[in-house]
Parts: sequence; structure tokens; C-alpha cells
Amino acid sequence: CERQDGRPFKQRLLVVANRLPVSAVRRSEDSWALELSVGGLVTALLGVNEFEARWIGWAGVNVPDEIGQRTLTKALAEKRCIPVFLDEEIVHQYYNGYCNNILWPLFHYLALPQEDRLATTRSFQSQFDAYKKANQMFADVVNEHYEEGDVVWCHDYHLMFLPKCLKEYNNKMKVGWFLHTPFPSSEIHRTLPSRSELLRSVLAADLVGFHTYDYARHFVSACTRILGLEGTPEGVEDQGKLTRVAAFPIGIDSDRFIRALELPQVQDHIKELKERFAGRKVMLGVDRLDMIKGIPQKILAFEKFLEENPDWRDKVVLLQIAVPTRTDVPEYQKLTCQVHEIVGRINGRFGTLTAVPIHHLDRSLDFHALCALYAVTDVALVTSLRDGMNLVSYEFVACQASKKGVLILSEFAGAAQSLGAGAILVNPWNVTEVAASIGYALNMPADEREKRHNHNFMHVTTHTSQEWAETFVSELNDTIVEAQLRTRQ
Ligand code: ADQ
Repeated sequence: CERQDGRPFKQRLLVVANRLPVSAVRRSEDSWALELSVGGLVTALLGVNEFEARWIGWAGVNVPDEIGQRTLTKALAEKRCIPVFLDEEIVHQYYNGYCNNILWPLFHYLALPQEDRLATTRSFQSQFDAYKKANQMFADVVNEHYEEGDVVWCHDYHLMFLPKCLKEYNNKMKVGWFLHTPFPSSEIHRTLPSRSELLRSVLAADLVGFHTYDYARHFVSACTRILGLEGTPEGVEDQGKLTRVAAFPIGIDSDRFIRALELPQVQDHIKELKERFAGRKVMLGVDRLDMIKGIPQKILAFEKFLEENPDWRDKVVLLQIAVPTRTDVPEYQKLTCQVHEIVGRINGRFGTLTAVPIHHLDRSLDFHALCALYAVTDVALVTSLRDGMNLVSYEFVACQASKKGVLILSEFAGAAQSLGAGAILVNPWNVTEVAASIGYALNMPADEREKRHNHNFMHVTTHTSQEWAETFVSELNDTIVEAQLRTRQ
């Protein structure tokens, strides 16, 4: 396709997510420092050349003044980013409240403590009102920048109300929505006071995507049981309008990891780590410090393994790298203390004057250090209590071409559906089972390790993030064509 001026035509993709892929720090009244934060979604879309992507989202800072908003908008435009300005009160009610205190635990099957449950019940309506207001603010910005022919891709549980707002502005807008977390069983979703409004709003989209077939099925059942709508193999039908619902499992940019292993600085890191842990097997956990990741359960399973296998005590080390998130939330502060307490107790119990069994870091690692760690690991431990997909397990596999280490993976992570044949699947709540799996993984013969690794490596290198993004957007384009065909018939 070409434009009239002869330049190749690229379809514009408006990616709408709660956070922009850059963090902004104010240097003076009218100057900003911007730092690109490379998360799963950013790297997924960086590799997609078929579209001209623009990002719309919150920059993570409160900018109450007109000069600040004008200068930040200008600075972000150079990075193809468009800001949505949310004030502190909205952020508190919409982001900390409704998104992180209500939807996040619910979608991960986590019950709130009794006192939080009562407080949440009291503040529910005001938080939901703020959620709708914030989603409307995102819609205003999308609508302002939308041009005919654009596709709009909304992301995650923060923006479930957005498809409806967008279609109210312009029914012809092509709108897709993708959920990065699990979608829970309809029995869980139906406990939400706003259950119907949220479902109806998501159904306004042309295409609704999830990581796994199970999540898609739960969503369709919720629409059937709660809204009384008909589920079809393609999606959900309401008065002749079909919303396509399907699974689009995300991947990683595996080449980026594989290439990084060749870099001299990564090779240096690998050498240092090998020397540091010579004579010991390395086990690794890399997680955001979040309740869904099952970090205490993982560490308790490791303790059980050491308890039952005294011969291994000075021959294995667990490196747990945990990036703190949502540090202002008391529940997360409690989790940090709990993890520190368990690690301290186990190191006191099994450590020696020269070595400790667990190295726990409360921080993020840079990309090169992370690749080196993945490469020297013998056994990776992913024990999420629930996880939409879990990209850490993919990243580990991508970096294991020479070592062929073992992945122990929670059956409650979406990744269990794609890497299950090569990984050892575990129920993270069952500490005895995880401890036994650690022993099995550490003693696994080389030919079995190789077979398991090859299976997963093949998957990770062929189901990439680029393929994920291209498939979703191309299917979104097709749904529109289908809809046009139907109206023409
Ligand atoms: P997350 O819950 O953040 O993502 P995950 O998929 O594992 O979980 O992605 C985490 C990313 O952060 C990975 O790229 C990892 O390398 C990085 N990371 C984590 N800890 C780190 C550390 N200590 N240092 C450096 N980097 C670290 C959400 C959902 C997931 C879903 C993704 C993508 O919860 O289920 O897989 O979105 O859809």
C-alpha cells in the first residue's frame, strides 16, 4: 500500500495502557527527564515494524500546572507518547483503589483480609466512579488523536471501561482490548458489584484477547451467566453484534536475550558468577515482590528441601531477585517484612561462616546482569499463585541454550500451558511437592534436561512478542472487515 506522495503506508496503532513506556522526572518548571522503561509490552511493540505505534497513557507524575502539562506533552511527543493527566485524588481512587485493591486481587483469586474487605465495601462506589472517570479521561485523549483508519489497542484491567467510552465517541473506531492478568472463573467475577457494567463495556470492543484459552472461556461464561448472552465458538453475541473473544499468548523478544549473551559485558558477568558460586548449583527466582508471585511459598519449599537433604546444604544456593512494587501499600510492606523474616531464619538455620543458602535482593537488575544470571542458573523456580502468563520463565529458557537448566513452574501461571511439556509443573501451595521437585530437578540426568529444554526453547523462539502483537492487530483488522461484510449482506 502507498500514500499519494509515494511513501509506504503504515497503519497507525494507538496503544492505550495505564502507564506510558517512559517515566518522567521534572527537572525545572519547563524541563523534563524521560527514561524509557522497557517492560514486556514495550519490547513486544518495539519489534513490530508493520505499524506506526503511538502510546497513550499516564506518565506516572502529578502535573497540576499548565506550563508543566504543555512542556511534558511536547517532550513526550518526541517519543511518540501522548500523556493523560490524572490528578492525585483520581490516581488514589482509580489506580491504588479500584485497580490495585479490588480488580488485581480478585482476578488473581486472592481474598482480602477481613478488615480490608469491609473498608473496600464502604469505598467501593467512589472508587468505581473514579475508575469510570479515569477511563473517560483516557477516551477523551484517544478521541482527540484518533484519525480514520487507526486501530486502537487497549491494555489490561485498568481500562475495562474504555472500549465502551470509545465506541460512544465513534462506533466505527476499531477497538481491541487485551488482558495481561488471568480472567477468573465466572463464580469469582460475579462477586464484583460492578460485574455487569464491566463486562458490557469490554464487549463494546471488536476483539477481546487473553493469554490462554481458559481465561477466554471464563470470560465467555461470565457473559453467559451474568448477562445471559450467547457464547459462540467465535466469541459473544449480543443482539446480532459479535465480539470476537480469543487467546493470544504473549511471548518475548527471544533474539534480544540470545544476542545479549554474546556481549563482552554479559560474558564478564557470567564469568564472575561462575567463580562466585563454583562448586554449588544455582537456583534462581526473579519476580516483582507481589503476593501473586508466591515468594514466601518458594522460600519455604527451599527450606523443606534443605531440611530433608542435608547433603545438599553446602552444594546449592537460591538467588531470589525481587523488585519492590506498590511500596506505599501496607499489604506489600507486610509481604516484604515476611520475606525478609523467612530468609533470615533459613540463613541462620542452614548458613555457615562462609556461605548462606539464600541470597535475597530487593531490587531490579539491569538487562545484562539479568541475562547473565539466567545463563548460569541450573534450576529456575517460578511459583506464582496465579499469573497471567509469566515472562520470566520465557526469558530463562531463552538464555539456557548451553546450560539446559530445568524450569520448575507453577501450574497456576499461564506459561504452564505453553511450557508445561518441558517444565516440571508444581502446585506452589504444596511445599512438600515443590521440595521434591527441587530434588528431582537438581538430580536430573543430562539427556532428560536437554529434551525438556529443547521443547521449551523451540516454543520461546517461535512464539515471540512480535508475532503476538502482529497476530492480535491483524485479527483486529479482520474482525472489522467481517463486521463490514455482515452489514453489506
Ligand atoms: P508481571 O507480573 O510484571 O507482568 P512477568 O510476566 O514475569 O510478570 O514480567 C516481569 C518482567 O519484569 C520480566 O520481563 C522480568 O525480566 C522483569 N523483572 C521482574 N523482576 C525483575 C528484577 N528483579 N530485575 C529486573 N527485571 C525484572 C504482567 C502479568 C504477567 C504477564 C505480563 C505480560 O502479571 O502474568 O506475563 O504482564 O503480559
